[in-house]
Amino acid sequence: MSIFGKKKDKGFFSYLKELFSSNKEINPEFQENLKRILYKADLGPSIVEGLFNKLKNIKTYEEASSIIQNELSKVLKPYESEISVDKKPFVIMMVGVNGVGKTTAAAKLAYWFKETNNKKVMLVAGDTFRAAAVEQLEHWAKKIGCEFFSKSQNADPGSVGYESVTMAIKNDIDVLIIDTGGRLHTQRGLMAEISKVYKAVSKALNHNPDQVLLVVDATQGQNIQNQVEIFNNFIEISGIILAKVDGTAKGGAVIKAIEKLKRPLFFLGTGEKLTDLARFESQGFIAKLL
Ligand SMILES: Nc1nc2c(ncn2[C@@H]2O[C@H](COP(=O)(O)OP(=O)(O)O)[C@@H](O)[C@H]2O)c(=O)[nH]1
Ligand SMILES: [Mg+2]
Repeated sequence: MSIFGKKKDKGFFSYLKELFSSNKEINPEFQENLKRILYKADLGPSIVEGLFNKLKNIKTYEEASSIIQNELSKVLKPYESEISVDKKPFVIMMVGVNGVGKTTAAAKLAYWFKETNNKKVMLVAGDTFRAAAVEQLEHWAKKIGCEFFSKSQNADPGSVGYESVTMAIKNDIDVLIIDTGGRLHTQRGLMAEISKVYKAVSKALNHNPDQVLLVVDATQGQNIQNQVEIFNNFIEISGIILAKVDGTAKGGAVIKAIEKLKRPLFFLGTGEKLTDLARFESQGFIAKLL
């Protein structure tokens, strides 16, 4: 199976719920199953042992879920963070696999910085492979009322990145948000292209992009972990945006990915509109999982 494949997994929280609702007494079998489920979640041995010790004598799912809620929100609290715009232009690169919600997240961020931070924003169409991808971003830019930069279809994404920085400097842009392509003809091809954009942008800026945000899709379950690892091997990811938490998938799989990456989970995508972007907040996020 491809490392980016879409294997479905009903996830740790549903298993836990089942365990507690089917078990009426605490016995070694229950405890063994509990441990197995916790380990399967791959939260790392210290979290798993901590949770196990707190849960092994608990009878109801209600009690268990309040313990899990407290423990996991403590674990995730350090990954709540704000993107502070401390340079001009402040450059954000959006990366991720096709279809996860990069372009939509780029537009939502542009809207966010413009509306809540009063910043002058430019969106950059770095996915030059499909004309539709450029049009999609241009449509958002018009709707937001922000600046937009693109070149012709099939233009080299590296040169789009480079020139967009030059343009941003010339036009006094505060925040430059560069969308990229995510098509997967081969993993190597994708990563090479992203590295090229990264290098071109760094060259134009004289320093690395200020944020490289990996967008992952809550509906993709355990594949989130793979994507985080693979992208981070090629390009240093500075934070995560978890899209599509508005559907049935709540994105619990992001927990272990974040724990490994040790970078902030900045935002959650909660729908298809510009306003459907929420700051990640650990307590509320965990509560929804349970
Ligand atoms: N329900 C929901 N749909 C989303 C969200 N973000 C993106 N989408 C949808 O997912 C699809 C792919 O999004 P797009 O931004 O084009 O993905 P990209 O290929 O990574 O750029 C589109 O139909 C979006 O409207 C979200 O937070 N919630
Ligand atoms: Mg796109």
